Amino acid sequence: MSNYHPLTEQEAITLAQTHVPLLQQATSLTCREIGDGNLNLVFHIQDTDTSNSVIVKQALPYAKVVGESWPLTLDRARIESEALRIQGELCPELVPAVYQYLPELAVTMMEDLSDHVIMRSGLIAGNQYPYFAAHISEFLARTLFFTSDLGINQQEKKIQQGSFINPELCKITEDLIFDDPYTDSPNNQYNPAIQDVVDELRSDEELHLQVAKLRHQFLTHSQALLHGDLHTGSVFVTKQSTKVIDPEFAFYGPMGFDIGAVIANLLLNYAGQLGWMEEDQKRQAFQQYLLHTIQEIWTQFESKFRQLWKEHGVDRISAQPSFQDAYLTALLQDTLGFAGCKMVRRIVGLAHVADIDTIKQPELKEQAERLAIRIGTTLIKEHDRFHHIEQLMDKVQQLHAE
Ligand code: SR1
Ligand code: MG
Repeated sequence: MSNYHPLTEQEAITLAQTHVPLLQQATSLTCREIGDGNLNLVFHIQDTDTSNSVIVKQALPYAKVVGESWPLTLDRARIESEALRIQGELCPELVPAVYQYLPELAVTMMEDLSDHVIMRSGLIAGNQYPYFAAHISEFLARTLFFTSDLGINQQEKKIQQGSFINPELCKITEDLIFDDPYTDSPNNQYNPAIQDVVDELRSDEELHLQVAKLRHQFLTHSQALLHGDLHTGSVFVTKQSTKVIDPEFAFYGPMGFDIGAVIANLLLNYAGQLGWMEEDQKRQAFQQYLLHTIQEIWTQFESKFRQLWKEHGVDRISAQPSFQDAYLTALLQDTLGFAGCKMVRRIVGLAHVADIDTIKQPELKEQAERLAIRIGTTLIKEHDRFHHIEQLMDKVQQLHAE
């Protein structure tokens, strides 16, 4: 019989003390439940004598954001811990260290990153992260390349794929990102002031065609092991450091879905700054910083990915230069299409983002929502027309000026 039950704070302390050598001698441990995400319990445990600390994360058997009426597999804790292990081997500096995974309780114990902040909060506060583009492009290039058929033995990849069949979490994405926003779903939540935009999302057939194509890509294109939910709430940062957390949505899918998630969330912050930075000049400079970061992420990703392909490509035929060019152009287009879908869902779907949702002045919030939808729908409809990242910068500025 399963021993699974949601942990109390005291139980989380006992588990940490039992399994994490750093805390074994501790005599005075404190615990706080700090989970602010949509799905899990997160306990922060600290030794008050030494300040040593650890995170104990436990998956709940339902989606916390909705309640017990939405059951959810505990297997996602296994998927998360295995994905963290693989990402940790490929990019040790860019993910938290995992100390222990306890399958029966769906618990993962890992490095405490309390000296970092969640990137979404940092950006809302107007902070800049000069190494983020370098770090996240490294994370994306290495995790995507070395888990794809380009960088791993193709039989090995098929076996690894078997460990990352993640049907329930993929279903959340399929519904929340690629379906609900375009229909009258009971999951949707949105500002009534943008009802005209919502109606347009539901009736625009050209948009639906492109969303259907991207959804089909998501369902069928098992290109690489994805993080699967790489928004700015899944990234911890300081000025010098970047740590990617929370890969419970990991599965083998299209690479552009991860890269697009990062870009979408920077663009959501771009739109949200309409409600955060009052001074025009300051806001415009910050928005330029965000666009420059996006440009750097793609440019550095592309160059790192090409270099990995040159040095570690596993087969002869894919070394063909024109195949590589075509691959990267298609990847840029997928990336921008998925970015568009990820922007739209955060305005009209079930789960929103604080960058826009917590804007206090209603008229500024509405402006930000409208801009995000304008950028998102344009990226979805026109994703096949982009050949260079610079075209995205121009497009966003043009849409902002409208
Ligand atoms: C029911 S879960 C809602 C959202 O939270 C996660 O972070 C994913 O983005 C998911 O779509
Ligand atoms: Mg998450």
